[in-house]
Amino acid sequence: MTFSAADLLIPVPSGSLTIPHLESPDSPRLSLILPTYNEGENIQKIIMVLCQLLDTVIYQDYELIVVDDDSPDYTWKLALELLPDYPQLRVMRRTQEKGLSTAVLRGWQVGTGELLGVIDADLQHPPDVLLKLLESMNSGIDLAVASRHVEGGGVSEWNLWRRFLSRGAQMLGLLILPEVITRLDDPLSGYFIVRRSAIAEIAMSPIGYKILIEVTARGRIEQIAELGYVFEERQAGASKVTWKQYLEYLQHLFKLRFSLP
Ligand SMILES: Nc1nc2c(ncn2[C@@H]2O[C@H](COP(=O)(O)OP(=O)(O)OP(=O)(O)O)[C@@H](O)[C@H]2O)c(=O)[nH]1
Ligand SMILES: [Mg+2]
Repeated sequence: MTFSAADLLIPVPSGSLTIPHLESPDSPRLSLILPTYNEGENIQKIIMVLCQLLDTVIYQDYELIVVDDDSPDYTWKLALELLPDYPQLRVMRRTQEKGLSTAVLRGWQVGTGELLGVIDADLQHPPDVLLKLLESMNSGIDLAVASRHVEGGGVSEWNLWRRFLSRGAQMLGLLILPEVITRLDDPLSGYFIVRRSAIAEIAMSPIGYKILIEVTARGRIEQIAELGYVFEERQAGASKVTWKQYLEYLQHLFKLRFSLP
């Protein structure tokens, strides 16, 4: 029997961006989302590295969910080709909806893990930090964030302009949404694990890239831990960050400002 790509892809949820409660006591420990757009050059390596790493601590007790926005380089198809070698892998291809934050939420919606995580697929987030994030979740906290701005953290080769933009974005956040932004040293991180119970049944509505801000603002997040990591340079593929992401960030901050109690 042969399978078509459509049989192998996981269906894309529609409607509200709400994460359901845990359904089964046999759920895996972790559902980790890899949002992708033109990451064909990285996808095989990141899946291999993550599976090797996670198998050492939670052997097959996790799922990796690639959520691809119909990349012109067919990242989703390349990911599907890896399925026979990686039983923990699941692949979603979105054609109707776009954007990093909603990709993460759609992935979490189909994920069945008790813990929900996200990591970039371009190997800029050092995979081994995931083990520290997982370990700190064992202490019962709600959110574990890989942070560039705590001990052990940093950025590798960012020029002054990029550092300025990143810090400027954080300052802007402090002005517009202080009660959320002050809770984290690195509120712009895109590498973290959150407990499902802290965000289940809450309607999320992010704009753009910064899913951590949405989770911290709307979730039932009490205890947070931040673990240092160094944001690596891209080795392959191209960045998707443009001015559009800065504008969307601003829109997102204002949207939260006017919708939070
Ligand atoms: N599904 C989906 N994934 C995206 C989208 N935009 C970016 N991504 C993925 O999100 C991750 C982060 O995007 P990058 O463009 O690398 O952003 P960045 O790491 O903050 O910035 P750089 O340092 O410039 O690479 C990567 O895995 C991208 O492939 C999108 O619109 N949809
Ligand atoms: Mg990147």
